[in-house]
Amino acid sequence: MRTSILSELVNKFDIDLTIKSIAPFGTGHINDTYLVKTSPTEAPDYMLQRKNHKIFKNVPGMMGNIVLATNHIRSLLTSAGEKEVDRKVMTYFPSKDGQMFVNDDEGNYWTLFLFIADCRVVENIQKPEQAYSAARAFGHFQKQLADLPGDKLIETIPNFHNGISRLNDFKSAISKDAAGRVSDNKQLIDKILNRSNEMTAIQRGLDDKSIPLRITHNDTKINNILFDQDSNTLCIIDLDTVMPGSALYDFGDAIRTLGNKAPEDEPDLTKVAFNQEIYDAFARGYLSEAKTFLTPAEIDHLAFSCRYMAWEQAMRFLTDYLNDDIYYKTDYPGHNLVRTKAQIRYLEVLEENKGVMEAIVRENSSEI
Ligand code: GN1
Ligand code: MG
Repeated sequence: MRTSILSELVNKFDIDLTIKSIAPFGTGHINDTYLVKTSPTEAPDYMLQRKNHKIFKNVPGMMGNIVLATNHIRSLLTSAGEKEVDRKVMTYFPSKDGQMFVNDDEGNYWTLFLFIADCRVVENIQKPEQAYSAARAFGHFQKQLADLPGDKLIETIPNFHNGISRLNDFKSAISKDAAGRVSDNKQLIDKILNRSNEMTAIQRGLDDKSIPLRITHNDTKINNILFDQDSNTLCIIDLDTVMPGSALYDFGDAIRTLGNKAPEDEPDLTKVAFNQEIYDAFARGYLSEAKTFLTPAEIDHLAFSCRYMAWEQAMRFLTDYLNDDIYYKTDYPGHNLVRTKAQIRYLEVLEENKGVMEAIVRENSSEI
């Protein structure tokens, strides 16, 4: 995208700044993000982000959620006497006409938020201490949002982690067979379908209210946490899917990336392996924050939630592959198929480690 167009968009926000440069930033699969550097050098920098409104169909509603959540966290931090609040919660800016976004000529939605300087994003955690702090940060985030009334938030993507509705989407992709890819992938399809009954348990629990609905992040990949240079966690980012959901999804999704020694799109399946040390540290950190509010039913499903999220993600990647790659950004033809195979392999690895994963949860929640 041309810098002059991007600059024009930035200038529609209600903020005084002098742009030095604008450049693409980050590795998200959905939105497009740019770093806006400003002068003088010591002035804050910003992030300009195009929200994918084909996926987020209600961007104003999504920004409403984000404002509610960030204002709430900001006021908790301020009343706790926290220093450097702007490094511990995201700051979004309104446009000159008072909206939390601006539109371009093509109807895209753009948002602007503060760039948190001197921080690091970790794509691949190796140190258990980092996993421990990441887990505490996600657990703390859920705790911070616990008293925000859920009925004020919209579902930014309806049924986002709803296993029953994801399964229906998968079945309809199979029956449409838009790209003629079903017959070559029968085995993978069966590996997902065979687990349907087991894997829809969390959704059934939410439906019959034996598992509580909370306000959750819903995209707890490890690269959605900012660390400072000393590996302390600073801030949870990517708030697009903050909405009512299950705490289990956040735990399971974090282990989906953290507990895997290989990336989510690793083509060499022999490299997909369970990182027990990291899982152990993560479960310990998460439960140290969350055991005060989780119910016994949630704790009972915690280890299972990791298998659920791997199954759901495998199904989402395969659904997209069968639909001719219309949802996720891909880097090469067949990328979604590679992602699917890696996720299914990871699911199998988690199944092999079920006993130890459950024991670790029990050990760390025993005082309940
Ligand atoms: C997407 O764009 P990104 O990387 O934050 C997706 C997540 C998936 C993830 C898989 C809104 O997240 O749900 O888990 O890709 N976000 C949305 O890497 O669908
Ligand atoms: Mg995201």
